[in-house]
Amino acid sequence: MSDSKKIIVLGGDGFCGWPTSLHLSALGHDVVIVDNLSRRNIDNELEAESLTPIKPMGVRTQAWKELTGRNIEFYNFDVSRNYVRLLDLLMDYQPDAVIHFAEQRAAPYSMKSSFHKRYTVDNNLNATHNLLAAIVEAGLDTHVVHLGTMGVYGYGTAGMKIPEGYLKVHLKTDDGEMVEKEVLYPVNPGSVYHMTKTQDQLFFAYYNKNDKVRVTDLHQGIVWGTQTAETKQDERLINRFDYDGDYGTVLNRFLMQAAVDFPLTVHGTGGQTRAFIHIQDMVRCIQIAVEHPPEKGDKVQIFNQMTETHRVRDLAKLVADMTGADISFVSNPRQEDDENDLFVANDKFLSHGLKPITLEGGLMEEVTDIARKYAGRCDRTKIPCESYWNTNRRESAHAADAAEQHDPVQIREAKHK
Ligand code: NAD
Ligand code: USQ
Repeated sequence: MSDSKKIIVLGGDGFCGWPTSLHLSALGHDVVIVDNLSRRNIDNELEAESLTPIKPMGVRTQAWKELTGRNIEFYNFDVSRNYVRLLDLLMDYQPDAVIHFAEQRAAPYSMKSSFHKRYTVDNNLNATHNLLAAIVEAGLDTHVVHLGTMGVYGYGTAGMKIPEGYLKVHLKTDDGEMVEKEVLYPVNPGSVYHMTKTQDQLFFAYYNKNDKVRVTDLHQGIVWGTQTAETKQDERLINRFDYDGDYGTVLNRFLMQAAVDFPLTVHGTGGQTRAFIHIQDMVRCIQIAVEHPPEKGDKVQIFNQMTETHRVRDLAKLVADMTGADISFVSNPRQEDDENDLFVANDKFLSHGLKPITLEGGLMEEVTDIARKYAGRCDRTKIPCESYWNTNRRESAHAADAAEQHDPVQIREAKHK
């Protein structure tokens, strides 16, 4: 491949980072992974495991080499703590691009306790800032591709589609003239995790202005699905599938719950509308972002990385109709709007040729090939979400449980039997 790039993937052992690393390697890019395996350690802390049997990094990279002849180098260090190792790696390897996935990404985990709030802030902000400072110190013109979140915008609508990062505003000056300005879309985070992503945006804006660091920030929706063309090639390459109450995301949780006959856990009314993208489209979007870097001096490039929006209760109904699962409306542990509309602009990826995989196209495969196949590995006690956003939410949930005088797992299971 003529335009092969040297790429470092920070967080390359994770749910998004692993399939992205394989996809870019398969395309002929030279890929190096950095990961401190903190996500695997959090599994130990929570006593919850990926539904799929993920293999250690050494087995993963060896399997890839056997299958394709391609090497993926792996370095185990903490990007938020080990600045010197990061700097040395950047100076030695001189990457064209660094893709930055290396953050604590679960909103419920970030809200569990003050320890978890502080860990998330410390880890995420230092990881992002270390990367930017190291690129400047190394004197490199490396393109930073960062995984942000749709959650930086909040999930409201102002009678318009949420634009890709920037908002044109009209201001009245002191002498009555109207002037047009462009600002970052106002942030409205819904958790400590989402708040760290809003701060990341400021780091990027600052280093882009001050040092002309080239940055693409991808405001991604909820990723669903498990496998990509590359991870399917060998079971040793299988991707992680989180289903527990902290790390499992809504659609993957519903698919797994249906497979193990656990009533689908809709929070509150289920009127929350969110943005979604399939994991195969996610890796394609990262490829597009890597292939289309901004020019030196361009402002931070922001893409909305999502392909469709859905209301949580509609997703539950879709999965229930498809599988015969029951639906359970549980007390919402999160402080969030009960109902919201969400309209999002995603023209940039579509104009670069993205052909989205729709829910209708991929859902059933996910149920049969992943959720049902590995259902025996599920620990049902890990399914309920028990991370509460505040005291009010905790007390409401406990009051609802006490009213039924049962253990929460049983209540949720019993409700729709
Ligand atoms: P993940 O937890 O599966 O992967 C993150 C990886 O980064 C893990 O392997 C972890 O060990 C590593 N890591 C974390 N902190 C690190 C550090 N300080 N040093 C080195 N490695 C570190 O999460 P994911 O689902 O793959 O998400 C990746 C990124 O994409 C995150 O930044 C997340 O915010 C974003 N994102 C994810 C989703 C989704 O639905 N999964 C949606 C939108 C955005
Ligand atoms: N929800 C349920 N039932 C469940 C789990 C979740 O009703 O069993 C609801 C939640 O209350 C919330 C919605 O589903 O209203 C989405 O929750 P989620 O856990 O699927 O997604 P979220 O917490 O927003 O976080 C995920 C990723 C995060 C990423 C974000 C993109 O974990 O890394 O940034 O999606 S976005 O949602 O667009 O901000």
